[in-house]
Amino acid sequence: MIISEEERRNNQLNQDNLIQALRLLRECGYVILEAVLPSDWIEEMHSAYNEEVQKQFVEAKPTGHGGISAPLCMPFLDPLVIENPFAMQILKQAMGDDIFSYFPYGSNTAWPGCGIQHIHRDTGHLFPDEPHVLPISLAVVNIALVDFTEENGATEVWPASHLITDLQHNDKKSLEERAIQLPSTRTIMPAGSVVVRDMRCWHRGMPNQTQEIRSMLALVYFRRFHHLPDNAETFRKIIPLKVWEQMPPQSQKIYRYNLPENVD
Ligand SMILES: O=C(O)CCC(=O)C(=O)O
Repeated sequence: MIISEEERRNNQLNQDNLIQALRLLRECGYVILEAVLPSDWIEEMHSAYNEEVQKQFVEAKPTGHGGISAPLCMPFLDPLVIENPFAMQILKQAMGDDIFSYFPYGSNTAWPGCGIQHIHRDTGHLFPDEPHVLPISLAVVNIALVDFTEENGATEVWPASHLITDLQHNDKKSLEERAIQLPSTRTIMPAGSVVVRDMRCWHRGMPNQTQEIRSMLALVYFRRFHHLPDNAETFRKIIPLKVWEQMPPQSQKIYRYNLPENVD
């Protein structure tokens, strides 16, 4: 979607565009808001990201798709990233005001010479045994740090694939076989674009045939279910490590949000 100068200035979609963005997210499984972030801001973020990526990959020479966790400092904690106003507007309408996320957030880098990824979805359906499509409950927000082109590996996506319920989440072979019969498209977009994607939507990273890395930030947001997890007291109760260690694996799994700690 192309937004107006006024929307860019106000950091808000107008009502018509908000309705269109929500429709695209619901019906296609993703929406791209083109070049919504200021280009000087993106340049600064891009160079901070490149510096960090070099630091984190100082030894390994990556050749595939793989990103870094964003450090908990500026500019990575800029509200334009962690609560991007356009993404928030869409996500809050789609998933309610109480969406939540967690740190650190991630990123996706396609390294020069990387190949093609398996077609995959980042999450399955909430009730995979049911044939119904529930509303979105998990979304990823991508912020493109460079222009995304066919040459540098713009992600391939399968519009409306988040509505397919008859394949298991991790059944790679069936997904590939089915996807071949379905139309796909690429996230060709200028730097500073913001993508909001339903994480059930099928996609894959594509080859980067240029000499420059192709990166985007990736922030995951969850719909709040029931009263959790904003009731921190419920979740963050400390359980003595000794007690934790005596619990069978299934009990540990059920109580995984407790914090096992040495409390002697
Ligand atoms: O980098 C991309 O274009 C997509 C990466 C991706 O989907 C993943 O790693 O799960």
